[in-house]
Amino acid sequence: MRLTSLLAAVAFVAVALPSLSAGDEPGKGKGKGAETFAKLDADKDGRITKAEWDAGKAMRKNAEEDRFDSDKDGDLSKAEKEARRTAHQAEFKAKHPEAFAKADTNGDGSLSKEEAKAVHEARKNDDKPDMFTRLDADKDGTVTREEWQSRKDHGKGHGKDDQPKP
Ligand SMILES: [Ca+2]
Ligand SMILES: [Ca+2]
Ligand SMILES: [Ca+2]
Repeated sequence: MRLTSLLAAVAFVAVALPSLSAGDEPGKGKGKGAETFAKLDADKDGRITKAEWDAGKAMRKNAEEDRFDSDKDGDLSKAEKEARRTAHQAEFKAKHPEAFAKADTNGDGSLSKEEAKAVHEARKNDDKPDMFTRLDADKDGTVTREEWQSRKDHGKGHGKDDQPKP
């Protein structure tokens, strides 16, 4: 029975895709999400497993460490970590000015280690399911292209907030 519904789904996609792309303006946001999906889907089976997701997260983390590893010695020095912290703060401030203002308890315009830590703790205690869990709408442990796309469509402007933080 599973196969039947799978076939039906495949047929649906085959029918739906051409009409979708025909009516879609090229290069209008959609492409980037599809690109990310393709990147994460390492074995190209059209679904992202948790392992693929975690691998992608690790890659992202490495890429980011590379970005701040200014002397390219493969390690982040104290100063480089500090630069990363400052950059993250600036990003946070630009994207979520209200949340930043709330986190900046003494109002000096920057987050001290303690203030940043409080934000981090609050997030942890927030207990909201991680991005992967939210993307996996039917909770079968993999994120299909459809699940990916529908989340992207519904969560416009919020997705960035869900990116894993080191
Ligand atoms: Ca896969
Ligand atoms: Ca402060
Ligand atoms: Ca799923």
